[in-house]
Amino acid sequence: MNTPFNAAEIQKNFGLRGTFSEYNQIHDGHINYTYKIVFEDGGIRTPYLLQKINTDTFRDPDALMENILGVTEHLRAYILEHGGDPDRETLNVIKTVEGKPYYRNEADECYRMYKFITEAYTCQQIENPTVFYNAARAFGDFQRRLADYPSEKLHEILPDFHNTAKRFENLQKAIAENKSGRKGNVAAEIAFAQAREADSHVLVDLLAAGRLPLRVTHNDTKLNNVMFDNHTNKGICVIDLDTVMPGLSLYDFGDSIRFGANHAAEDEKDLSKVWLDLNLFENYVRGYLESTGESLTTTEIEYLPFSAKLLTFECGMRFLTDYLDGDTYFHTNYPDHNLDRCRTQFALVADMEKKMDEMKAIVEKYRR
Ligand code: ADP
Ligand code: GN1
Ligand code: MG
Repeated sequence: MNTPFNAAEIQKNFGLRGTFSEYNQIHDGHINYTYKIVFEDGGIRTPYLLQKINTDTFRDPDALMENILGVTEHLRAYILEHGGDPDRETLNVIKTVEGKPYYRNEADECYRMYKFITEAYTCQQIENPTVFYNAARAFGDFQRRLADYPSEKLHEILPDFHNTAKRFENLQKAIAENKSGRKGNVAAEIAFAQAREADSHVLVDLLAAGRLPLRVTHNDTKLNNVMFDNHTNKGICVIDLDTVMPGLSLYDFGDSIRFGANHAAEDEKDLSKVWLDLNLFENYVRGYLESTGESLTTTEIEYLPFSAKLLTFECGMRFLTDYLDGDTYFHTNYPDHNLDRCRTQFALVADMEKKMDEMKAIVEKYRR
């Protein structure tokens, strides 16, 4: 079988029993290369989650995996103490036969393996608002469970990841350099971003002034980074732990709304389909405040609606920057992919600006 990885090498290095049976690539993420691989042994088929780590993004896989091992071991202990199922409710790293958390081959490709979470699904868009409420509970619980994790043990894998002011600066640099020669196509998007420079400073300034607490956060809380149980639809496991770092709760809240609280794909071309669904927003607020409400400060709660807009703006700027740089960061499937993504994000920002008062009223309704 033709595979994008060397199945025999993977089997040997991770000490998997049986015969390699099949694989399929999972295309949900924009960063890593992810495969479900199945081995068959005595009639029993066991799926595994194999990932080729994107080492252009994650340049220090040792530090990356140290973070993930630390966090998943912490979560595992919590789950066991509370009578949960640690094989489904957290990621589980499968180590190599040498006891390492990933395998580097001769071509310098780095592979890691997780237990495959079965009887569960991810989704790209919300059909049933309760599922979004369940996502909020899962991300809120994740934050609560890590509240006592010693943040000094975490490596800052991607420094300034959500520093929106720096993201704005990076965009200015990309505009000035115009590496791809595409600047002429994006005058409207550049103007949209320039008009919102002040927004990019708001949370970093509050953090610098000591008005927002640093917490251990996930930093990539899009809907397809939580797995839902096939039968109960509960958010059973938060996945994609590459970006767990000290951060603001507002990053996690805002990014979830960005991706999940509308009915269009991130790369939808028809912008009339891109709008903030206040009902979905309300479901997420309710779930998130039920999970974390007691621990959030007044200032954190006050800035929840703004954070949704800010994280959407930030993501739009990142897509635009990558478009101008020549598509070097996010996986893309066609030449204008990053531009289409940027446009949906900015359309959503514009809609959130119109609905800001309603968003604030919803947060008021659920604050404790
Ligand atoms: P990326 O960083 O590229 O987004 P993810 O870690 O989010 O990669 O994985 C991509 C997709 O693979 C997820 O959205 C999910 O559908 C699936 N996936 C990831 N980990 C597991 C797992 N342990 N069990 C089952 N499916 C998984
Ligand atoms: C990337 O890895 P994935 O697809 O879950 C990106 C996020 C962006 C997101 C936009 C490490 O997330 O920051 O918000 O794409 N992850 C990284 O869809 O840059
Ligand atoms: Mg992901």
